[in-house]
Amino acid sequence: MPLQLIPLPQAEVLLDSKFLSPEAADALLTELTTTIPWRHEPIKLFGKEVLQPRLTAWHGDPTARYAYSGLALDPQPWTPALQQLRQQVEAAAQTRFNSVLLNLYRHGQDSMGWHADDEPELGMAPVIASVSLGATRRFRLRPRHPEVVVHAPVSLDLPTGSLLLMRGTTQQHWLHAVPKTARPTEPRLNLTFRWVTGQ
Ligand SMILES: O=C(O)CCC(=O)C(=O)O
Ligand SMILES: [Mn+2]
Repeated sequence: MPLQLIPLPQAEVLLDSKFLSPEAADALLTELTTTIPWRHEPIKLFGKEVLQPRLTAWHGDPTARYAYSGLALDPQPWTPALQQLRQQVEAAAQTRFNSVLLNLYRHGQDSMGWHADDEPELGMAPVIASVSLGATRRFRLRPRHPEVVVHAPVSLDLPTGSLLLMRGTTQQHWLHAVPKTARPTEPRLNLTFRWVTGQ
C-alpha cells in the first residue's frame, strides 16, 4: 500500500499502515527483541537522574555519531536484519539513512515524552522514517507553538508493520509523543531511521 499524506499545516507526515506484512513484522519483532543489545539508559529529569521509561539501542554507520538527550552515543554496527529493513525503508522514503534509533516499549507504562527530533546533527528539515512492530500504540502530534493555534492535537494509531514518515518542516512546527496507556499492552518496538551528520 502506498504512503498516505496526513493533511496537517506546516508539516509533512505520511503513513503506510501496511508497509510490512503481519508475518514479516512478527518475525522481525522476535528477531530484534532477542538479538539487539538493549540498554536501559538514565536521563536527567528536573536535575534528577532517572531511568528512561523504555529500552533503547542505537545502530548505524561509524560516522553517525550523535548526542541524543545529552548522551554521546557511538552507534553499534548494522545487523543483517537492520540492514535489510534500512534498504526497504530507503526505497519507500526515497532517501538515505545512516543510522537507526530503536525504542522498546515493554508495556503500557513505557512511553516517550513530548519532543521534536530537532538535534543539530539532524539538520534543518530532517526526514525521519519510523517503523512500528508489535502492539499498536497511540502516536500523538501537537503544534509546537501553542500561542498560534494552527491545528488541534492529532492521534495516530501505529499498528505493527506500519511506516510513518515525518519530513519538511514537521520538526520545526510540531512535537510528538507516545503516552503511557492504562490498557494491558504487549511490547512495541519502534525504529526511527535518520541521517545524522558526524562531528
Ligand atoms: O515510538 C515512536 O513511535 C516514536 C519514537 C520517537 O519519537 C523517537 O525515537 O524520537
Ligand atoms: Mn522523535
